[in-house]
Amino acid sequence: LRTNNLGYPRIGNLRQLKKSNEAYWAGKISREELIAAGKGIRRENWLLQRDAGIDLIPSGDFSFYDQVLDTSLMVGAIPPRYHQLVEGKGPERELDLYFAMARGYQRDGKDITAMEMTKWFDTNYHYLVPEFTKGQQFGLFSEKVMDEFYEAKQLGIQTKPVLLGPLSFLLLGKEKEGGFHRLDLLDSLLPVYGEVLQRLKKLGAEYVQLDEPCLALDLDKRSRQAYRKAYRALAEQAAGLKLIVATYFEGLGDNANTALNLPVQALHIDLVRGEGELYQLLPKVPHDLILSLGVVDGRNIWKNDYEKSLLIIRDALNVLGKDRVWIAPSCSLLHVPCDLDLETDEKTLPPGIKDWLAFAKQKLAEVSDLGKLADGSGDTDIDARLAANRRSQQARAGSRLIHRHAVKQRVQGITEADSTRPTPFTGRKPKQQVNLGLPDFPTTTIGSFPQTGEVRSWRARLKKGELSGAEYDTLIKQEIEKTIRWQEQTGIDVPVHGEFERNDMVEYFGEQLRGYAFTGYGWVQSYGSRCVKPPILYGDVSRPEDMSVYWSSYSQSLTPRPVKGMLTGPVTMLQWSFVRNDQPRHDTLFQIALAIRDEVVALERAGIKIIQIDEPAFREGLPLRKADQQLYLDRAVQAFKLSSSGVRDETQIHTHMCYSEFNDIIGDIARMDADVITIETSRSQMELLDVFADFKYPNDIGPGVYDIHSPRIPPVEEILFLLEKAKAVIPAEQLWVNPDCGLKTRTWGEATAALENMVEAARILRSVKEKDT
Ligand code: THG
Ligand code: ZN
Repeated sequence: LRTNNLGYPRIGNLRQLKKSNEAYWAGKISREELIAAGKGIRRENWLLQRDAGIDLIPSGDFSFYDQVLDTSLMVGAIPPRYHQLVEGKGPERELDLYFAMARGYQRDGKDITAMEMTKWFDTNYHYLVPEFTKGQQFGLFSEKVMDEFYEAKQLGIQTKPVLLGPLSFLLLGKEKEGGFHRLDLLDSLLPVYGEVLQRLKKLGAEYVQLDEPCLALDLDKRSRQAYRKAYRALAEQAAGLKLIVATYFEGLGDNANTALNLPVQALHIDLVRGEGELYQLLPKVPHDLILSLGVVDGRNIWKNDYEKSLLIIRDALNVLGKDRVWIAPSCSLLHVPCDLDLETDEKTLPPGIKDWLAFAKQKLAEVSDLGKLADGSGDTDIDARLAANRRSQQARAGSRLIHRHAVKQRVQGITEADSTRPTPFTGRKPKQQVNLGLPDFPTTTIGSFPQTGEVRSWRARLKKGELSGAEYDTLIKQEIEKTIRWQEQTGIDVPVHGEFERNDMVEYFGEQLRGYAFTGYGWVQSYGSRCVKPPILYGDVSRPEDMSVYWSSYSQSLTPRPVKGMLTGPVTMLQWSFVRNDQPRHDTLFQIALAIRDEVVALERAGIKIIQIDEPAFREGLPLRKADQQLYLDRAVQAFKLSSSGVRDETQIHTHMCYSEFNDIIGDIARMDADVITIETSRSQMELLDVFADFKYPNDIGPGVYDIHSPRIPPVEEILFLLEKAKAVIPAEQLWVNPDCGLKTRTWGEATAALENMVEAARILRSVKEKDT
């Protein structure tokens, strides 16, 4: 019986990697210093895992930006637009090429766009989408995996290299031209994987983990066949090496036979998402296959229930025996914060609640404890730890912090009328036009303006008591006024206040709602150097006071233009929090929806005419398997409508969604019945808009006209080109003009230059329209 870990957070417990990356990009530290910072984090993580008693410790799970991009570089899938940056293959060139692919490149007369970014399954992590062309050739380019295995070995630690498997790599990518399917590329890709495996074997690797999360998705026959074919080839090419296929984020379902019969030594399964599936799998496990049981939740922060896990592990042991059972977290620990021990502020995280939690480091200890308990090889105080675990579970189950009768009753009383606006969109639109008086192609932004270091420092100083509440208030008001004035001068038709008072769109509202707890260091990587600190939803949710009315009405008092009020929608509040697992998710969802509804009504009462209820995580929350999706969508739509339907016809409701593939859910998006939806489309060159056009989406749309995730400034002609493209498929009366997401990660220089170009493009479009008519 062995303990196995799939991956460890690489951002560093104090976000060391974030800080080093950003310092490197800003030219403040050298490449050598950045590389050394990465090395330091890897070393710390390996030692930590060894000391925690993990037998199979991952290497290669470290990444400066994203593990999918690492894989693209490994196999030489470098899109042609970057070839001018390749110039030789040394490690120095490689890092800058790598960051250019991740972030775009605008220097020495070159102007290269970044690769497209999208959500990693149903998580809040984003990966860079591999780009494929017909007949594309692959070749070993980056030796990062080998280097990191060797680096650990030098430290005296035998690791298990982790690669994104060839099928998931292809399936997660995108064809950049017609006339082929990305699986056609498998034959030319496999030899590169074969070469990597052989090289790892030569370096002394015993096990190699190939992540194949796509085995948890609905697969067609061709993909399943490709799995069998690919792993047969790899097993041959890597003879003598032991391969582990890791699946996660869902049960195997109808892919079980495919997965169980791949010619590999071990299969990892997610027994948190695939709860109960073990019993269907056990009778079918081939006699020489090891099962790695993902019993410790890698996606959530609740303490493992040892007794419950032990029942499962023992059932597996009875069938497979000790040599063929491993214990593991359900997936990589990338998706949880590093270390609960850092949380010592009892005001944000009361000890009563802290006792219910486990972060990455604690989860390693849980895996190790479960190993000892199942093995009966416990050290002297393993029994005490089992007893303590039982006490925590009981304390949570019986806690009075969690339940509020009035909240539960209000959810019980929700009616159909509560989640329907009184008049259909066609009746609301003219009333809103009168109320708002906006031009054609109205310009707006998604809500946030640059969160500069200065703005963040005010919050930090307020927290430390170095700024009084009144001083902080004044500073934020000045920043808002500056932002509103700038938008008026530039010609933004629907200004926003800029969200300077917010740390994060979920954390900020969570902090003002009951039922949420917070962490000081609970950072989780979202993309590249960017992290989020998901709040912990532990109890029934209610809204004791107004949350955003103060700042929104101050902002509206500065200008006659309609200032957009900004809220986070219920689905996103749920999706980007760590959610309680002691009641169905939809009960928690409706509790939040009612709290947001009250805030929407309060904003309207305070004179706000446009209210945006952001749902960037709407698509991300979609279950991975088709069969589970409609129920989720019905509830998500209902929750959004519940939060948005308390207002008059004249009040305009906006929503915003990021990185969404809308194809399969466009009908549900239409059912949300937001008056205006703004969406990400710029990295995909308006391709996404076709879905709205084909559907004849009835309400207004603001397709993002430039990519805010890159520091690159889009020229006017480029924006105009995208707008013309949009106008060709969507009626002009329905079109809004806006960036594709909030501007908080940009500098003021980048934000203003890009928005000026955007407003100019809208002006040109309007003048063209006048000439036409
Ligand atoms: N909030 C949350 N999740 C998100 C987003 C968000 N997921 C999707 C998308 N937005 C991801 N984008 C970002 C963009 C910026 C940041 C994080 C995620 C960001 N984070 C700060 C950082 O890393 O420096 C930390 C924020 C803070 O200081 O509190 O800027 O908006 N939940
Ligand atoms: Zn967005």
